[in-house]
Amino acid sequence: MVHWSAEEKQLITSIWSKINVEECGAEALARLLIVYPWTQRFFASFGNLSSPTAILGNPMVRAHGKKVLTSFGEAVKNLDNIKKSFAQLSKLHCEKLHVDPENFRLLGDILIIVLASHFGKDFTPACQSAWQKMVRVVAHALAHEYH
Ligand code: HEG
Repeated sequence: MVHWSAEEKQLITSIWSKINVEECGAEALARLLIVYPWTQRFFASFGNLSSPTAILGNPMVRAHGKKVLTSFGEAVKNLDNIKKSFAQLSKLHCEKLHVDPENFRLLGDILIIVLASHFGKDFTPACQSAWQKMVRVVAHALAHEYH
């Protein structure tokens, strides 16, 4: 099991409590699709993804980004049980969606950049450190049921 220090827990929950899940989720997914365009193939049903402007303004991208970050919030609420809380979602991404787990790592790094740009100086190195661990643990949990 992953060990979280009291300081790490505090840094993760305090940033989380200030996040606008809709905005940050939408921005993170849009950036993933723009920066790593091959990830667009999972979202062929989402309509117009033909340019950064189209992606940023696409309501399906927004809605799905919010859904993904809301789900990420379950991990924040269950820091000591992340693997278990994502077991079903891991199976879904493997068996039904066929998402390469490398993409979980890419999205995690993008989320860090979104947080840094939103929180500026408040996203201190200690904060980044706790969040890098957070996104790594989430990516690991989502990859856990792959076979
Ligand atoms: Mg995934 C669906 C969570 C990364 C591609 N993703 C979903 C759903 C959730 C979720 C909660 C809805 C499940 C349902 O309908 O029951 N995703 C989730 C998390 C993370 C993540 C928490 C990482 C933090 N997803 C992710 C990545 C990709 C991806 C990196 C691809 C690059 N997800 C994906 C697709 C769907 C979901 C294609 C189905 C979308 C749809 O057709 O509605």
